[in-house]
Order: sequence, then structure tokens, then C-alpha cells
Amino acid sequence: GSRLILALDLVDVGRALRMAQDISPHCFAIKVNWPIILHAGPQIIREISRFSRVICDLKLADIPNTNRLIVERVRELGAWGVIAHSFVGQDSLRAVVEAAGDMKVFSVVAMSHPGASDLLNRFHDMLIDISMKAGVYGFVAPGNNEAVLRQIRARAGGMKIISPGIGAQGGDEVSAVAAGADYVIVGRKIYQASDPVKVAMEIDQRLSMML
Ligand code: BMP
Repeated sequence: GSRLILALDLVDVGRALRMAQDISPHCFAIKVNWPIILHAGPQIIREISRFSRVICDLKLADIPNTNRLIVERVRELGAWGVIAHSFVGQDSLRAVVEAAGDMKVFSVVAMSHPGASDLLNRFHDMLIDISMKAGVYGFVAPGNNEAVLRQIRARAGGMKIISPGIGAQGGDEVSAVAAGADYVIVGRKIYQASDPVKVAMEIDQRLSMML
């Protein structure tokens, strides 16, 4: 299977849906974030779920009850997975896991932007411990920060790691998987290309040759 997760951060909803359909045979899942959800409405989760796994990247970071209310709705809409922050604490994250049911929960334990190194990325060990105690399925960790990604892989055992930061943020898909990512999350490198399907297929092929 593919190790590519498409980050569908397009705000042109028609184009986003066509691209999701065209690329879905070449990717493991499609990640939707606030930009597309705010333009298309939450039903976009249901629509894409008809032909692909959908990871709902809401980066939940609230008290347990609010997290629960949000995740229950995401589940009704048919998402395959949901992303939550872990820095808010074990109870908030556990509320996500409990409300998720069959959905996979990924917690953010480090981030890919330069500013993350000032604070968040110093605490990935603690955030992994909180996440494991809460019962998450996997982690979001930076695919453009090899040192941090390797440390997270070492502590994560066999748990799944999904990694953004590829392409537009400087990372490389093969290097990220070599450093411990199970799946790479790629947005602009694909959807800003003149031939997005071709770029997605190339990434998929490069990664499949690593096995
Ligand atoms: P792009 O490949 O265009 O840089 O997009 C990356 C995607 O991953 C975006 O949806 C972004 O919100 C998300 N992301 C990230 O870039 N870094 C993180 O640390 C966590 C993320 O979820």
C-alpha cells in the first residue's frame, strides 16, 4: 500500500474534490484541515470518505468535554482518523480516544515549522508518554527534522508515525521514511505542481522502492 497522505489544503472546493478523486488511488489517505473544511463545510469529510480514508486534522486542543463533542461529530461524518494535540494533557487526549471509537487518533508530539523548536519540540518525550497513556494510535512528527524524528521513532516503538514537512517545508519523503516515518504528509509539493497526479505517483513510487 501507499505511504503517501495527501494534505488537501485547497480552498477551491471543486478543484479539491477532483484532485482528491484523481490522487486517491495513489495515496493511503487524504488529510483535511481547517482551510478546506471552512470553505466546503464539514460534509466534505463525508464526501471524500466515500472513496478514501480521511484524516481530519483539527489539531484538537481543548478540555475533555469539548474535545469529545467535536470528535463525536467527526466520527458521524465518516472520518478514518483524527489529529489532536497532546500538550493539553492526558485527560483531554483520552477524551478524544474514547469518543473516536474505531477512528484512529494521531497526536502531535513535535511540529515542522521553525518556531516549533523554541518550545514544543523540546518536550516530545513527555508528549509521547502522555499520548501512549491516553491510548492513541500514532503520532504526527516532523518529516523535515531528522534528529527529532529519529528520537521520536526510538521512543514510539512500533506505533505509527505520520510526517509532514516534505517539499514546501524542505523535507524529503525518502529521508523522512528512512528516519522513521510510516507515512509522509504532502500538500503544496503536490497540489501546486503543474501535474499533481504525476507528482503524487512519483512520491508513491519512490517510497515503494524503499521496501
Ligand atoms: P505542505 O506539504 O503544503 O507543507 O502541508 C503540510 C500539511 O501538514 C499542512 O496541512 C499542515 O497544516 C500540516 N502540518 C505541518 O505542516 N506540520 C506539522 O508539524 C503538523 C501538521 O499537521
